[in-house]
Amino acid sequence: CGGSDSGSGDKGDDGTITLGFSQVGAESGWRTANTKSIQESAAAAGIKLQFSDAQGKQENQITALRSFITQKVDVIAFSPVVTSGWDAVLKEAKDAGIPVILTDRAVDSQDDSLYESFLGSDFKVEGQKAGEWLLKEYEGKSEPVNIVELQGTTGSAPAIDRQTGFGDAIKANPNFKIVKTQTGDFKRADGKTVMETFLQSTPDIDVLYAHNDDMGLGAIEAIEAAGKKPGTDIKIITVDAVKDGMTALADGKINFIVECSPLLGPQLMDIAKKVNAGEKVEKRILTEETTFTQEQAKTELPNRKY
Ligand code: GYE
Repeated sequence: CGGSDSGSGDKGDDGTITLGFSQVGAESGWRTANTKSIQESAAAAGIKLQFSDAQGKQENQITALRSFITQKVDVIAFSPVVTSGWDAVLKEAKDAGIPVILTDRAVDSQDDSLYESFLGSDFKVEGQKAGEWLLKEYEGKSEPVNIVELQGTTGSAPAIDRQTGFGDAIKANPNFKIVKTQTGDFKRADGKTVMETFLQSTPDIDVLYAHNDDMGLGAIEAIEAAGKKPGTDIKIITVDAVKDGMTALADGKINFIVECSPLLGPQLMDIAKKVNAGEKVEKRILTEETTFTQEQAKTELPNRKY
């Protein structure tokens, strides 16, 4: 990967690295914490950050990436809102000799020379962990279990993989049935409205699996408004483990959370420095994550920073 020569001429006189970063938007607590982590880590690493918010639109991200290329930034990083449709703009960056780092979310490009590295979680494993917890919860029981699912943004890597991983895991119990599944776009307000329609059409919901805390928190409002007890009448599993989610878990309104860390900033700055220097980096860098039960949330909550 010979991007370093062409990039080096564009650095400021003092050798400061300019990093163009295109963020998805501000759809969730996770995203807000992720943005903060990236901004703070750039400042701490002495990297000049050109931050651009795509407000959930791929077209805005493509425009931002093209503008980074025109400006001849040293390194580009972005969190692709959806997986498909990136080959052309990634090729433009490659031709311009600007290394690209995928942050948080994957692209479906077959040619992995279009980016240097992909830093983020394994969303399929997250979905599996959610499903495995549920299997344990109903171990030895033979009644049917009606599950509703709130999916993340349609076509995004976390929505696709969290659905697949969960689906794979729950196959082990033939009593488990996903009776409704719909997107809530990773947003609290959408989680609430979609859950309202679920509750109206399906009277006997046993479990809600939400692809993130925010949608789960919105759904809790809908469940309470319908006169039911979240965490008891309907068991709730979510992903992320942001503070609001952990609070609801500790309060007994959520039953289990699979952690997904938004604190990618320090590692991203480290990778940016390396690719800028022409050093080889791992193609796939995974973040370390855990899971939380209600008891564990009570212990962890006071230390939760985001
Ligand atoms: O889980 C969700 C956010 O891509 C991992 O995006 C991220 C997801 C996160 O909106 O809350």
